[in-house]
Amino acid sequence: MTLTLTSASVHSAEVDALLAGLLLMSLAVLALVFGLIWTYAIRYRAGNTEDRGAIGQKSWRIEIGWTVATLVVFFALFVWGADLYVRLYTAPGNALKIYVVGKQWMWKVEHEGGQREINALHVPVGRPVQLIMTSEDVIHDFSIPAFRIKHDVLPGRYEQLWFNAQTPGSYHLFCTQFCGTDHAAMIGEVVAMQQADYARWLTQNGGSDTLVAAGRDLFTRYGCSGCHQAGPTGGGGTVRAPSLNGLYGSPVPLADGTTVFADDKYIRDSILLPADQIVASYAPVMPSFSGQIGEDDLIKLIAFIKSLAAEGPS
Ligand code: HEC
Ligand SMILES: [Cu+2]
Repeated sequence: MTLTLTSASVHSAEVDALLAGLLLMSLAVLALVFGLIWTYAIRYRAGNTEDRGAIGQKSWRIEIGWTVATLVVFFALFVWGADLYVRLYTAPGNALKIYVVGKQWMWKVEHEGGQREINALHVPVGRPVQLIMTSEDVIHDFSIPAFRIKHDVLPGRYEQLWFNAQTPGSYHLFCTQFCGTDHAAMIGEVVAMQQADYARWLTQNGGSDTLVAAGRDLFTRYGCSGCHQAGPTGGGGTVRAPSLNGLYGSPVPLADGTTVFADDKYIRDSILLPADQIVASYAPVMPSFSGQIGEDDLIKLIAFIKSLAAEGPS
């Protein structure tokens, strides 16, 4: 057993440096305070003949000097930490997206190409990877200690986490939020591979369908195409419903006069809770699919609807 933690991502060394900085500063302050306590406790102990006569003159210079010095050092650490936090939690736009669904008690992972894995996550090194995570039941927390990252995974929301793995290898993956009886079994393996190996892994584990293609099938299977137009030809039935072409990322005027941007969460809510946000000038006739469509299928449907953004509004 070693006391050091493997460091395998672009940011992990900096996280360690920040932690070391905080520890060293805290230790320095601790040593100073306790050093003075012990020195004076011993020097002026009962029975010691040390002169206790004159009370020393208070020096503002020392008082202000040491207050400002510690303030500046701790504030510098704070600024460094805040800056690192923002960088750690803002994914670059070109990141490879991978979808994660937490459930009692396992991690389900889906890649864009339809590859699926359980309690395992294969990623390329030297490339930003963005995880889009949600939970099927309770709150979980996705943590990869070797990359120095973790984030809560919440039901009903898409949380994000990103990293750039640096060293190929196999690392631990943990759920770090107590989530029930088998919480301790909710662990897995992160395999960071050279980009060529990752590309090979993708082809070898090729899913039958990409997420978008699987989403297109579901769109018909759940009867969405009976009402909505999606794609140049598909769908558009007798009920008047908004076309989903070009929806993703565009503003949607709602019946209550407000406007929302169609992001993943909006589309998810439109499917599960259609009555909450009615699109302006449409009747609230869409049935709720809450309880019928699982998180895996929602990810595919959203991937399909996202892909329609390229079609442009119709
Ligand atoms: C009975 C017809 C009907 C069915 C079936 C239906 N919808 Fe809808 N849908 C509507 C109508 C009408 C609206 C607009 C009113 C509203 O916001 O509820 C809408 C709104 C939406 C919106 C918001 C669109 C926008 O422009 O902001 C999305 C996304 C959506 N539906 C997706 C789906 C998906 C995915 C399915 C299948 C799982 C589905 N719908 C099934 C009728 C339907
Ligand atoms: Cu968990």
